[in-house]
Amino acid sequence: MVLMIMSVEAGVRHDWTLDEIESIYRAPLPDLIFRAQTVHREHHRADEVQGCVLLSIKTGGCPEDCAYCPQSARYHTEVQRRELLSVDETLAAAGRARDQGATRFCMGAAWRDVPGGPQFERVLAMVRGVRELGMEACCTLGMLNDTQAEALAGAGLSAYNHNLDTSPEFYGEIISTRTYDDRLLTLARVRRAGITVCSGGIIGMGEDRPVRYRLLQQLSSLDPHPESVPVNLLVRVEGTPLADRPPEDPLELVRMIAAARILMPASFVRLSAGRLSLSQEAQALCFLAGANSVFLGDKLLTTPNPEMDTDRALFDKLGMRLRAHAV
Ligand code: SAM
Ligand code: DTB
Ligand code: SF4
Repeated sequence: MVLMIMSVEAGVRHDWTLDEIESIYRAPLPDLIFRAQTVHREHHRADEVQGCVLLSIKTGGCPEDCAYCPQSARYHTEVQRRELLSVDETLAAAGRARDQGATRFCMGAAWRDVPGGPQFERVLAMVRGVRELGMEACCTLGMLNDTQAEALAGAGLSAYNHNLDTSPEFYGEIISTRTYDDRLLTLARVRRAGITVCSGGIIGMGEDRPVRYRLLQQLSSLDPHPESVPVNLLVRVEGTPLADRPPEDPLELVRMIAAARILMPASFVRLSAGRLSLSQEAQALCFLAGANSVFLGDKLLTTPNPEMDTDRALFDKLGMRLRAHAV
């Protein structure tokens, strides 16, 4: 038994130094991709992609001030506020997602933290319903306390998404209404409750490479590693403080994904927001760099995502396919 655990854990480290991360991230691209592919193939099938579908179950009017987010009540964006969806509406969307080949259904709410009472009960019913459909259920609802994390675990929640987003030092430039430690505390509660952790970040917010090294260090120091690591390319939304950021070089996303793959070999690395601004070739490079999960369907939470048919054509062309089974 001990031997088995050691072999599964072989090569998995939680003590990557900034110097090591920098030399991985900055390596010549052919070397970086080769190393990422090598690690990838030791832990995953290279031709398989996990398909996840997102649904915004409560939209807009969020009291937080995340500078990238169209759902913050502080910014004037085109997002229409919508209160918590019904269980039926949510499960109908989950059923459609399953029919399209998704194995994970992710429910997002524009909350700072989870309200108690009937709204939370409704979310628990959604989680139970998604699990009954045979899919993995993921939620992203803001900060959680221990009781809420345990209740979500009891309802069968597979994963909780809560992104670190950026480095601790850069965090204050992007969000002032909560701290990095708040974020880490929720992640610890999720882990303690026995729910798998989904946590990643965003590039293209004006951070320099050392900020990304620090984010990668924070994520890879979590023990165990997050089972899912979403890497988002900023979607620049009119009305948010980051709307006028210059577009990020897609090769930086490729490097970020490759570094995440090398540092966290067993995790799903998700090529998340921002795919609409990438060419097919750039997306292919992201898969070569070790991305093995995407969001499917024409909408993320509030912003557009590639159409299902476009993605199917892309996977066909690359000789890749959607993973057939939930974990
Ligand atoms: N309110 C919850 C929270 O912040 O944890 C859950 C929903 S929030 C929209 C989930 C994640 O979406 C954020 O942590 C951020 O990483 C990502 N996100 C939001 N707006 C984005 C944007 N414009 N571009 C890229 N990623 C974005
Ligand atoms: C994650 O890292 N990215 C997703 C999911 N986790 C919740 C959200 C992306 C949101 C992009 C902006 C929007 O559609 O509102
Ligand atoms: Fe609210 Fe989440 Fe958007 Fe921040 S990212 S404003 S917490 S919905």
